[in-house]
This record gives sequence, C-alpha cells and structure tokens, in this order.
Amino acid sequence: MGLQAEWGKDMALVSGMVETVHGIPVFRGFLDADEQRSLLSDLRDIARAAPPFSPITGWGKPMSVRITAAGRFCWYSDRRGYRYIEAHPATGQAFPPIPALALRAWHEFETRADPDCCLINHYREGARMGLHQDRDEADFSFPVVSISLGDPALFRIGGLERGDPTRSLWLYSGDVMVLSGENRLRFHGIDRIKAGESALLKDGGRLNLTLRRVGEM
Ligand SMILES: O=C(O)CCC(=O)C(=O)O
Ligand SMILES: [Mn+2]
Repeated sequence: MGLQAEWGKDMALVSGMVETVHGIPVFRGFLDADEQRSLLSDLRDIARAAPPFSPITGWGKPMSVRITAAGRFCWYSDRRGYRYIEAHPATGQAFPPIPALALRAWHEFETRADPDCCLINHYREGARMGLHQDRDEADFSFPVVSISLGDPALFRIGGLERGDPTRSLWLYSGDVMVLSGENRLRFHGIDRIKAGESALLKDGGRLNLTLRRVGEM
C-alpha cells in the first residue's frame, strides 16, 4: 500500500516530467540548465577541497569511476574491502558540506532527516560501474536519491538477487532518480556513458550524485 499513496503525494510536489521506468520513478529535467550549472560550480569547489580518487576494488584493480563526496561520509574501497569513511584518504580532512541544490532534491522525497552523504561519481569516456546493491547504509527506509549531470548514462537495474533479470534505461543531465521502498535494494550499475553528448562539463563525461543516509538516526 503506502508506497503508491506516498508516491502520489511526492510526485505532486515535484515539477517536471515523471517517468516510471521499470517501476523506478525518474524525474526528467528535475534540474533546469541554470540549476545544473550552479550545482556543477559547487561540485568544482568540492573537488578542489576533496580531490576525486579511484577506489581500489577487492581484486586490487582501481575502479574506472573517480569518487569524492560531500557531507559526513564517503564510500571507500581498498584491498581491505569497502566501507564508509569520514576523512578524505589523501588530505585527512572532513568532506565539504552537501550543496543546497542537492539537499533540495533529497527533501522532495525525504523529510525525516538530512542526508549525511552525497557521493559524487565522475565517469569519463569508457568508465562504468558494475552491478551492485547499495547496502552499506544503516537504515534502508531512507531512499537513495540520484542526480545525473553531463553525458547520458545507460543505467541497468535488476532485482534483489544478482542473477535476476535486468533492464536498462538512459539517465540524462538534470534527471533525478529515486531508489526507495521495494526498489531500494535492487542491483544496479552503469554499463556505459555516451561521451560527447552534453556540453555541461568542460571536458565531457558525467557526474552522478547519490544522496544517502548512511548513519543511524
Ligand atoms: O552513476 C550512477 O547513476 C549510479 C551510481 C551508483 O550506483 C553508486 O554510486 O552506488
Ligand atoms: Mn549504487
């Protein structure tokens, strides 16, 4: 029950076009062109204070995606495994605050608490992200709110088991996607980006922000 009714309420709050793709709500063009540029400028400041890095997978290979974060937590991986960290691995400093526009997106869908992590992924041409679940957070009743900027990405979404059938959809600059309720723990990943489609990022590529609530309330 709840889910349907709640989405009805939330969707009414959000302007722009809502597409439900394979049961996942995608708010197309949630951020307009000015908002995308403004968020990007905040992200540049964050990248200066907390330089993006390529986490090492359990296999000892660097990921093709470069990562940094805003907020208290950043996802991290090295040979010891993956976890959330609270200090930048190179600078030892805390991560910068979450940009206001990203917080605004979160609050359209979740009002119980602020996110404590805004993970920022940078995909250059050829970068991808393998199928995984987001399950290192304390409370799965909080959504993961995803914002896309720059080149389009082919997002793959499956079920609750790794081997479940998957479907794919394109995420475009300004789109916001919400993984919540029964969708929260679905396996998902990025197969590829379509490089050179968007002029938003000076050197091309794609940024993805995921707002999460990592810690206990
Ligand atoms: O880049 C995306 O759209 C997805 C990123 C993702 O799944 C993650 O960072 O956990
Ligand atoms: Mn994920």
